[in-house]
Amino acid sequence: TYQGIETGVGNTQYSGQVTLTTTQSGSTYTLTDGARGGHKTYNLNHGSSGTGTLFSQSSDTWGNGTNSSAATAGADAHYGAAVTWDFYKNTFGRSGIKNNGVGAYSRVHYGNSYVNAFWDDGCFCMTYGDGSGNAKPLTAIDVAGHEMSHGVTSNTAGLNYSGESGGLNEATSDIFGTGVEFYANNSTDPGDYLIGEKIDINGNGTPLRYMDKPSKDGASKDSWYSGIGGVDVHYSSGPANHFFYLLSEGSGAKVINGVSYNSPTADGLPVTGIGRDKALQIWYRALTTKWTSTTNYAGARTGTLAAAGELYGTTSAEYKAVQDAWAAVAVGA
Ligand code: ASN
Ligand code: ZN
Ligand code: CA
Repeated sequence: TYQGIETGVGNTQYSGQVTLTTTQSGSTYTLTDGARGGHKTYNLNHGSSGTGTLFSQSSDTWGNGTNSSAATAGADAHYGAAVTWDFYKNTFGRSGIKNNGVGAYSRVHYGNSYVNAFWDDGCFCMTYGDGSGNAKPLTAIDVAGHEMSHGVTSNTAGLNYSGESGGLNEATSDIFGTGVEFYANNSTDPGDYLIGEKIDINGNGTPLRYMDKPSKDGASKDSWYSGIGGVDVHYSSGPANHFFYLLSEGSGAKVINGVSYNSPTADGLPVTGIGRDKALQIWYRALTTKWTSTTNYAGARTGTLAAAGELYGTTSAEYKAVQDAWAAVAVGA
């Protein structure tokens, strides 16, 4: 029987109509991405263990844009995995989560009304719940990029998931999840510095997190303080997310893809942004060559400065911007 890599169509819930890389075997198509390490997408059909069933059908058009088709969440997840793979490959030259060319797998429709998504190093797999009332699957592109980036962190610096290193771990996922979303350049879900703006987890249209001013979520911290290691890692991520926004875009008011931002600085001094692409390179180099499992905010600062020095020189505007952006979130020398 014929077997080969195909280009299918995904009618997603959050990213409109997209192309999906699938595999044809005889008269059956499956969500198996032979161009990206063989990444497969499975339907748990509300189970909570094992893999369920690989998405398989006789047509290469997947989902209908709504929950009424089980394959819609599959299409979003398969697309998110592909864009995340391409982001890491084309931005950093990283080939998969372990940089060994091997894909992971995704599972959708986990449990019932499960309002979360998670990466698991044990199965080397990604799992998505269907959200409240099984209506809002957690399959948006920034969530996919966030979760799979936990796998990258585990396989590089290994930042411990508690204390200040835990906040840096979470921020790394928000930073690269945002990188994935901008990289996708999808007109239905354009890039922004918000996390989870599509999944409506709060039920009132607000995102989970804001990188320009993390405290807008009511819990995240804008700046470092002694004791920040004692708060939940999704809130102690705030200063690092804020640093990344400031380093990329600078302080003050700005509109990007129709979203308004206004990023304050703890020291009252302005920060001049260097652009998201350079900020991503600095963060990735620090994560993969400077940091360890116990890196804290002070170590994040020295690691990003070392990375910026290697990439752009210690007398560069980029190096100074890293200094200024850390000072703006109260991480000092
Ligand atoms: N969605 C959560 C996160 O990535 C899962 C977890 O608690 N680790 O932060
Ligand atoms: Zn996370
Ligand atoms: Ca976003």
